[in-house]
Amino acid sequence: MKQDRILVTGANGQIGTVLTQALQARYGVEQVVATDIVAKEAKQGIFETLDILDGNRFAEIVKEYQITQIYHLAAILSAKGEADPLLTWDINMKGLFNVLELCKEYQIKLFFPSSIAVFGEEFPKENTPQYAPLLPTTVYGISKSAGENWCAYYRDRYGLDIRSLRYPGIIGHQSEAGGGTTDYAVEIYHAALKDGQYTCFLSEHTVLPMIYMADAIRATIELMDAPQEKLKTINSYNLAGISFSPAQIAASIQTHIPSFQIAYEPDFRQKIADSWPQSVDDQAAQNDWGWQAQYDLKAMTAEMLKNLRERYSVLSK
Ligand code: NAD
Ligand code: AKB
Repeated sequence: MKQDRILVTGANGQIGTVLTQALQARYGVEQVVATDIVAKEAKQGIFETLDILDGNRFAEIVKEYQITQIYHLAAILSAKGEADPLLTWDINMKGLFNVLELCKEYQIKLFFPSSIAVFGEEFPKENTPQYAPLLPTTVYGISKSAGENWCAYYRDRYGLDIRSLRYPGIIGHQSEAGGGTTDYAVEIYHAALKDGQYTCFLSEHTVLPMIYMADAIRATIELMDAPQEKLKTINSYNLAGISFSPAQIAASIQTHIPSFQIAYEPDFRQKIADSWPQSVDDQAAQNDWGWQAQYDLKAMTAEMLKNLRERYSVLSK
């Protein structure tokens, strides 16, 4: 059997940093090609600088390494995307078309990360169904919704194996969050340890769907491993982890750091958060490929604080 060669775009980002290591552990360090527009020395393994808008360079790398799977993470996220909608559209869509065309030419298996940002208007906010209306309010959400449809088109028209998850906000200790509306839930843990207080850009009771990084990485790998004939969902799987508000995550941190203080100064990101689900129904993922989240808020807070404490104590030595 041909051995898989994996390419990750946006590998220096919040998810890419962790997913690349997980893929290296699974497939072998030399089987994974990490790429990003920002050059960074790989901790281990292969790194190539790649702007996903540069189709020629992209094709060269795919040919050179004989890539069989792409995890296409490079994108501009919801909050950052609103600063320059046309540039965001270009990167998120033209980048995806470059990926899809390469997948078509070389029969590459693809993972495309979608988002809860595909929802926006006229849908049930609690337990949002798999097939709720997709009327996104941000350029990021529009690009993810269109991306889901284009992935389904290439899958049906050209017989490609393309798989996709609608990630909730992802929270991990290994990397920084990159310009999203859910970033507060990562920043708050760092602030709790460094400053003892945090000013949140969302209001106290804004509930959003979130997921711990370990669960998100496991979901990605489990979906990519699942037998193709079991995957019945036509666009991208809703994925549930934990739903909570800033007040609830603050209370969870206070069980470890009783003096921790939170203040609220909602900004433009509040409107984005208000247009998203509070929780999602991921029954389709559970049924089709056996998905089950493992981390609740309590377990996530304990792991986040433990790991960040270790990181900060190493840095201060
Ligand atoms: P991130 O912003 O942390 O990382 C994105 C990476 O893409 C960065 O390293 C950046 O340098 C790179 N990039 C930007 N423009 C590029 C270009 N033109 N060419 C090549 N690389 C470029 O994002 P993330 O949080 O790691 O998210 C990864 C993917 O998962 C994205 O598609 C995002 O939409 C999706 N997603 C993330 C979350 C989350 O909470 N992190 C939730 C839902 C979906
Ligand atoms: C963002 O907030 O933009 C991302 C996402 C949920 O897609 N974290």
